[in-house]
Amino acid sequence: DDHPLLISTEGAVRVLTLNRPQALNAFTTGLLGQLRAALDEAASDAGVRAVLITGAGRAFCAGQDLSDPHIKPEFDEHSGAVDPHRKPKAKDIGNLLDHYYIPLALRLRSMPVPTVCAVNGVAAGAGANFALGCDLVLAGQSASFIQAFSKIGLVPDCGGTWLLTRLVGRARAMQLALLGDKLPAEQAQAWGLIARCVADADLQSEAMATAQKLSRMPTRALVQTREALDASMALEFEDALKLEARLQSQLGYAHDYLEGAAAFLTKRQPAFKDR
Ligand code: T3D
Repeated sequence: DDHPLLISTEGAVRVLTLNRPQALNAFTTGLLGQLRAALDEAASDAGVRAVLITGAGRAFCAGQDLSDPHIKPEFDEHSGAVDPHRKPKAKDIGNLLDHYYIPLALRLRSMPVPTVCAVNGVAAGAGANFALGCDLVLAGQSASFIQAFSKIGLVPDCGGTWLLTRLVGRARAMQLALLGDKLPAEQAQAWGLIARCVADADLQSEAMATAQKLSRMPTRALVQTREALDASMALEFEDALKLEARLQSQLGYAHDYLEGAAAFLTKRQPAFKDR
């Protein structure tokens, strides 16, 4: 577990690869801390214009590492029976959310550049919801999504309750969250849970091409588009119109709009730079 997160850069795309394949890239506090630090670093690096997140090995991420000493309940290793007198761990789970998952989910959602997730295999629990928190989610045909929480007596976290209801509606959110069954990538695309399901062999190249394409686009406008789409869920129509107008009036004075419009009118390639 020396390098639970691999970090590389291709052009203006920062690639973060979850790298604990022996445990299906389950989140330890070490991995969660490195992921947050890497997102912070990408956010403050002006040369980074998109982030691509994926997993090493056959899985994307199995969610919280349930053997992590911070949260592992006490039980008889031989029989598997829990000790009725064990010290409750609920407080520790709350601490884990407060100190790791909530800051991580907020960091991801407020990145100043677009985020792409390449789901290369099973994404379970917090792993599924971390993926779904990215701006564009691509999954390989053999990948799947599991809201594993209910099976171990928890509620969806890492933004799952918010994301699922918005992405697929209450009926399907309830089906996924209550039963905790595996949703194959193809069905996830058909339901609108993710943007695209692609052949396994094409996943990394398609995701990289998508991230590269985004990295050449007007970054600030893309990020404000994310903010406006998310805000719209809680707005009246007229307030959404006003928010659009406020953002548009700021963007209209920025470099990228002038560049984009001039490039269009003179039939040349634009060079965007606002972040
Ligand atoms: O503190 C809190 O809990 C609060 C935070 C909660 C956030 C959460 O994410 S809660 C949900 C936690 N995740 C799960 O409950 C999923 C558990 N894993 C699975 O259900 C299955 O592993 C999968 C469906 C993801 C994949 O199944 P399969 O059959 O392809 O693989 P496998 O054989 O189950 O797993 C392979 C290895 O990875 C295995 O180790 P071994 O036997 O080869 O040494 C397995 O124990 C390990 N592994 C998989 N998931 C986890 C894990 N080890 C630790 N934690 C895991 N979550």
